[in-house]
Amino acid sequence: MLIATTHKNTDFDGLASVIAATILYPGCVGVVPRMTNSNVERFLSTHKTAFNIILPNEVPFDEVTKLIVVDTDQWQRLDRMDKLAKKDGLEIDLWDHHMMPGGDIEAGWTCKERIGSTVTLFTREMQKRGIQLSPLDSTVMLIGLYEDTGHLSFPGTTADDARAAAYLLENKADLNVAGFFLNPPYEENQKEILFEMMKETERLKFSGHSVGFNHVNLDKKVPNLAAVVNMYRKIINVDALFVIFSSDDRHSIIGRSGVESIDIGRILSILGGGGHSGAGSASVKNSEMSVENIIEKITTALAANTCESARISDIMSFPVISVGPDTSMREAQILMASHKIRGVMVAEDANILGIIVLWDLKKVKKESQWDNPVKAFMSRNIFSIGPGDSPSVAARIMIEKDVGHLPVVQDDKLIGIVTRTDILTYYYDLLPE
Ligand SMILES: [Mn+2]
Repeated sequence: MLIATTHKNTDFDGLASVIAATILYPGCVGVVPRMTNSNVERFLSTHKTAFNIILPNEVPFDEVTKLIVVDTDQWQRLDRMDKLAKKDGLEIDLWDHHMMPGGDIEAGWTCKERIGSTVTLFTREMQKRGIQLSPLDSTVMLIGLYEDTGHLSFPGTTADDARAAAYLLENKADLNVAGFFLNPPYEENQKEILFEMMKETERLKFSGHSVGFNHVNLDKKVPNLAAVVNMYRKIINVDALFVIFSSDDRHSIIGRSGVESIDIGRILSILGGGGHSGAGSASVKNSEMSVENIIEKITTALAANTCESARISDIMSFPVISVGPDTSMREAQILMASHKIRGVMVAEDANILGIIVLWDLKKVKKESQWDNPVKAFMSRNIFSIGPGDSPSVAARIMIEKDVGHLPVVQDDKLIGIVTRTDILTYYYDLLPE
């Protein structure tokens, strides 16, 4: 007998991958853990009989010769599969997109890739083999793919994920049904949690990225807290958010990130949890760790994590050419042309007074104005940045303040300048002009 199963607290990617396995492997029966996410539970309550799936207690373990594990690579995350872990001669296939250390399922065959969802791996294989899917199968797979990639918007999303979505839509995945299960209306107790979080969020900065921390005491079970956390991160507009939910015996930590340099899965792996770069969770016993301990562990990991990403000092231009306020516009223009630079700082005794950029040269309308001093044309709105900040912080200041050049200042000293072009070059690997 052939069975396919996935992790406890099954999400749609896990469920849909189990269903995909029952299609891809002839004769395969899907085994869905008893504990599933609330939206998966809602889906199964009406759709269960449409699929070839059973519960773990219904598995005749003696007859199982092959196990297909999807969306996890850890025995402890499976439901009641301990008997199989020790079974001699059991064949195992593994499909997963979590690239965390700690996987202990030794498979004879593995398909493991850094990709948006496990569903994508199955869809790609089905497309390769020309397998047509029913509208219902396509729909549940699309829900899994959309849930794990935030409708193809999370930073970890790949071109293969988009191609998989296209294939599922070609196979008549129903977006109305998908929308119904992906965006369930918020329940009263979810709203209460949201308001609770709004009262108090601690905000910290890591390499210029804003990270929010919340702690909420739960006195009852609230479904789909991950969706609440996701919504809350957008409301308070932080780059990443960690919320610790404490119940009688456990702390559950849910993290969300909107920037690539803060990898939630990697950070929460230090608490025994996991996930992707954009989303993850962990759970620890109250007796093992206090809320303060947890926050300290996360902040330490954040400080180490964000060090690896690029800093302004890596992409800034230096040395900076500066001129006095009484320098003529003509001299400034010649200086920019000869040094092939887009701006010069206007400074007096190490005080930055303003900046003249190529754009400002266009303000010169009459020939005689070229003799006027730069101080008459310079922009005095100067927003500086530190060398240790990240390029995304510079980008944000440029957008918010509508400026194209930021002086890089360290210990009150001008050490460089970063331009829009530097930022674009960094983000898109464009060649400098
Ligand atoms: Mn997944």
